[in-house]
Amino acid sequence: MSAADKVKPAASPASEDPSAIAGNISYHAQYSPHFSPLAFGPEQAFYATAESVRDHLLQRWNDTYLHFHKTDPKQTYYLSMEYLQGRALTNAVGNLAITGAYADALKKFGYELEAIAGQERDAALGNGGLGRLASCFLDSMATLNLPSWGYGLRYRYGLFKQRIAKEGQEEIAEDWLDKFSPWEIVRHDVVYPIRFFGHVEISPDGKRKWAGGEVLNALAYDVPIPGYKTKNAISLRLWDATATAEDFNLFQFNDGQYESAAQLHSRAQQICAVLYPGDATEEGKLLRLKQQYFLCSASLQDIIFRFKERKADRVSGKWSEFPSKVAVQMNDTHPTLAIPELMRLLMDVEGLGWDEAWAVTNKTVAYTNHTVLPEALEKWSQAVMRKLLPRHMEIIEEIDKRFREMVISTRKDMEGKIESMRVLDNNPQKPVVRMANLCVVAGHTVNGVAELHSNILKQELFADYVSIWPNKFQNKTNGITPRRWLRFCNPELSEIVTKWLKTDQWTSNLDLLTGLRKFADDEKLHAEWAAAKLASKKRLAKHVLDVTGVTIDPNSLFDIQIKRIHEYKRQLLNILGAVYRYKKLKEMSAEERKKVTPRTVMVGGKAFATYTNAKRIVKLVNDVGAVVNNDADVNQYLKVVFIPNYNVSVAEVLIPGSELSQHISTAGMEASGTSNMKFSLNGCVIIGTLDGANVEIREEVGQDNFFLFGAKADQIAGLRKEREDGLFKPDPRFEEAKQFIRSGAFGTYDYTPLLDSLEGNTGFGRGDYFLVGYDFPSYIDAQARVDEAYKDKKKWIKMSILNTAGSGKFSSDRTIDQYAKEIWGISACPVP
Ligand code: NBG
Repeated sequence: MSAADKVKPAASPASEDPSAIAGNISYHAQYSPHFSPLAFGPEQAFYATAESVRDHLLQRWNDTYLHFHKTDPKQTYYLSMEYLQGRALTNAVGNLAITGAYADALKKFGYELEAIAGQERDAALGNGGLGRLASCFLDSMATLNLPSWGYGLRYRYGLFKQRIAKEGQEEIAEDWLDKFSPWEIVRHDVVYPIRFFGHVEISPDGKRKWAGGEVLNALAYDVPIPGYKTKNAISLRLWDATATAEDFNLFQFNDGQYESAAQLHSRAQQICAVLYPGDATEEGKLLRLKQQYFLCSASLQDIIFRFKERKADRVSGKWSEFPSKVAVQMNDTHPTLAIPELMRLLMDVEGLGWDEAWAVTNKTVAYTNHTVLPEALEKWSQAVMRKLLPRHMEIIEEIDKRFREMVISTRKDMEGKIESMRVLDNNPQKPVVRMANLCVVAGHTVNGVAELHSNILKQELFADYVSIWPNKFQNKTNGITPRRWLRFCNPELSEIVTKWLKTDQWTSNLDLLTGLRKFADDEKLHAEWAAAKLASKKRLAKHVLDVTGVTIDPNSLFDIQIKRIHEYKRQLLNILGAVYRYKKLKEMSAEERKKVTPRTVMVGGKAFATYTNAKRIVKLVNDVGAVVNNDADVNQYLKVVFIPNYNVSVAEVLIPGSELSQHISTAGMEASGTSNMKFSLNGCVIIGTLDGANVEIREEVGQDNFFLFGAKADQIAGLRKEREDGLFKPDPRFEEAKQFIRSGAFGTYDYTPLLDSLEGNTGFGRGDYFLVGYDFPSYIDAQARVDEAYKDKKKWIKMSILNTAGSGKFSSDRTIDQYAKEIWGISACPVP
């Protein structure tokens, strides 16, 4: 008899009574036959619990769908190639306010909720900040009762799993669907055809139509997203690609040609196989473009279906009404094809003329830019586009032509700028479609993701368009959901905040945190705050021991940098600083060392598989750690740890236990950053440059509670020029740190190419393009100020409290409220 048999099964869902819930868990264990009835281990308990919670979610999801259907509000559709959802169980029971009931129910089977929640795999359908932002936004949309949905792709393998081997990072496919996801609901009734390749047919009356090629199906999977303490649950609708039985060539199969018989089936599988397939080859580029089109076409067909579904007479037209019912937000340029696809559907399928279709499209779509890095601004070969999407290429050419004509006829003064503003770059060597330009030309609004970034967009990247459309450009500073990123991941600190504010309303009104300011010197609060931090640090230390075998001291300063590994984020500056610190410690006497602030430097993040320098940085952090951590002279004062396989769940353990975190990108290059907000919210002090959202965080928490260093964004161009002109004089400390690595102090791996990237004027290393050398001295000085500040425990805790107290602005509820009012024009639609 299994443990589940101890409790009588009960099918009735959605109860809040622990005994009834236990019955429902038992029911799922027995009647959702994924496992043998003999066992009810933690894994089975997780799936049964998740399915029981899903019953609650489904009820809300259905109620919300029906309510939106009846009310027919304007609705937002968020199109994103990435969602970094992480685990869902803790968040779901937390948002539904049934955590206690589920914890009690699981006790009846001898399980702790926390341990069961730890069984879940991360849904890592994203890469970094952009994907996690999309997930935070969904949580806020649901919480604010906004009529809004997310659309994405159901990748079979999400972001790779990172393993650290002798040679550095290894990538392994992450099989998040290995068993199955208990949260998704397959919608066999929601299927749309998606065409690729083919040609354009022109009928006798001049109408154009896309035909031929190959047609696959998009099948919907819904992941219900519950709001916090509301009846609303919205949808993250993920598309999977399928082929039909008709596409299976039975004749060929029986003839022994197994592979060609199932060709289309295998091509369908490729589409949603992985997030960001390598795009070094032509095949890879084609596959990525297919993915983007697949998302856009399926989502728009679905949006139009729903527009018609909500009012029967819409079938016969009234398309001018569409923008008053639908807002489409493009998360970066990946869903840009939504523009020509909406034009195509309106003209070729619904029969609208160009002008009418253009007016509808323009009023419907808006674009968020997430980077100014030139290599990330997408450009697609016109030839590839024409081959895969011939009708869309025609539409893009027409948009380009009309834009040029508009500028020439209305803005003679801008004529010299037209070539760089056009959608098409017709450079004969490499004709491309510039996706960002298409978004700016076609969308009604363009926004950046932090004040500084939005200003750079307006003053530099998109300056010429601003002179044509001064009102098109906005800022929407990013935010994070306080539910996942404080309330649920840091229960100790949450309880203290609730106790001192005498309310838990801060969870959905984060500005209330300013109420902590008046207790910033209160010794009782200090004691409680320090105890909570220590508990989180111990949990973190246990994680580090489990995954790396390295023991770290919870009384040392926990210093963390976790994010994608990229040269502009300057993990190299961090590790060079640690190398310098190590060298100085080695040179000190034992007596001198005793005065040093002990520190544990932790770095985590994934390097894109083909990004060689990023992988070298990962290797360097590991090599430095191996030497420092085993050096008995200094390892009480310094440890350097690389945390493998950084993901959302790891962040949930690391961030609560952090005391100092590093956000040290070259100024002007990090559009916003969002982990900086999570750290600060959890009472962690930031060392950082004036970049992205750091600028606004420093304003909110106060400059005394932020360790600032480095060049400012408006100096960068000049400093690079200086470098090119050979005028840069490196600080001796910088030379010393590099030389120490070159000397082989951290093993025999050849770090020359990595270190050379910091040298010279141009050429291999781009002459230290990211200005690590320029910022190094002020970074080391700022770190010295950190060491001093940490010695004064009272001062440090006060800084920590004031960071939390100043984090209200960075709730994604605030961000989404601004999008809703200032870009989408939608309002709350709560289920009664
Ligand atoms: C990233 C930026 C971050 C920003 C997130 C979310 C891309 C293309 N951009 O600074 O690098 O916080 O977007 O806006 O991933």
